[in-house]
Amino acid sequence: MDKKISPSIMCVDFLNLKETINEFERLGIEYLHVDIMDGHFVGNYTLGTDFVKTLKSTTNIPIDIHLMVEKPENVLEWFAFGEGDYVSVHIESTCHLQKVLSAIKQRGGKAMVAINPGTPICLLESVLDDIDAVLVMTVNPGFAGQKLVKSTIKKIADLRKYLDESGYENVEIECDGNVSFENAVLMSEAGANIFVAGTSSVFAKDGTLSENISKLRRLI
Ligand code: S6P
Ligand code: MG
Repeated sequence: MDKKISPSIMCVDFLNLKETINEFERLGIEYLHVDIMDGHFVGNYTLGTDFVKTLKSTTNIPIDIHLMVEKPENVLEWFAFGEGDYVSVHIESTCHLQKVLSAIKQRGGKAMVAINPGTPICLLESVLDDIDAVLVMTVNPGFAGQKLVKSTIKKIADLRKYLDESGYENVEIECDGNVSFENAVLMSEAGANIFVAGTSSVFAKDGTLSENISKLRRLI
């Protein structure tokens, strides 16, 4: 499976957003990861509906919306997305999981289900037909700059095996949280193929964007 990078836009220097997106285009970045938080499902606020609209009108790089909100089915239609864009919803955030995943697909999006570090992969069983990817949170969601929850590396490996053995070889695995250069190697070996890159890699201060992206690409 192709390895792809999805820089976490909440970690960008917002005063240089346009230049950064131009650089991502030049470097062939595959997705832009957009974190949406509601202050309830997680204790933080980040980006919102107008930002997503602006981003969509600014670049052709597909977006990867990560909804960390309660009852995502009630807000999905507020967000601009379409063919080729990913939207992830947390399994812990709704009792209408299948409904919201199929609503994403009806709009041409790719449906991704996100699971927190403490959520077991067996809960995915009933939605395997409805998803294009699983987002394995490798930290507890809410903030950038956290430390890896180590057990999630084995979880990625178990998930890859489970998907392959159940006939879902095409379902992708995205990992999000402390995807450092060091951790990305472990995540990649375990079977992840989309890497959300934040302060610990692409936006790390000791290299340029271009240096950091090349280094991450080499390692995954
Ligand atoms: C966290 C959010 C993530 C972060 C990303 C930051 O709740 O979902 O997408 O923005 O993990 O990366 P890092 O390298 O600072 O952990
Ligand atoms: Mg995220």
